[in-house]
Amino acid sequence: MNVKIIPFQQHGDSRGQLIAIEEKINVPFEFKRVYFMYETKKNVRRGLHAHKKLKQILFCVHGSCKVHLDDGMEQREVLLDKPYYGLLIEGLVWREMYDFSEDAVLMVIASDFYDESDYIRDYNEFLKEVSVKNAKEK
Ligand code: T46
Repeated sequence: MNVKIIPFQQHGDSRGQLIAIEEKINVPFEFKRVYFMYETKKNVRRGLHAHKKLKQILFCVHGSCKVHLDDGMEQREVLLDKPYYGLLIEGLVWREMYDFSEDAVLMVIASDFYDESDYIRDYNEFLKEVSVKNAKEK
């Protein structure tokens, strides 16, 4: 699956911690957008889509949440509960974020601007895209 947990370097000292996020240095792509979500209600599932081209890194910079990942062949659950862990998602991967703690702030670094035409919001359409991609790669 085209996903990876990246441990970002913590620049800690007696005052506390600091994380730096740098294009093409510790983020393996050029980025154009940062967004974050907070005050997510209990039992809410967000996401429920895949992206055609977008690359992203998800950080739960406060609190915790889980991410369900599915590339059409394999499924995985990831717990984000440390601000220094970035979840890199590239390629055709269905994602759902859930189990947000009350204080969760999920921040995302994205390779491109917001573009609704890059979203696949229907799971069956996603599976079709996966099989087209697999057929092309054979
Ligand atoms: C993703 C997961 C991890 C904008 O206007 N600009 C933006 O950059 C974004 C991300 C959203 N929006 C608007 C579109 C919707 O009206 O904000 C509203 C909520 O967006 P959405 O329902 O797509 O949010 P999530 O949490 O389901 O998904 C988001 C990202 O959209 C998506 O790319 O991978 O977080």
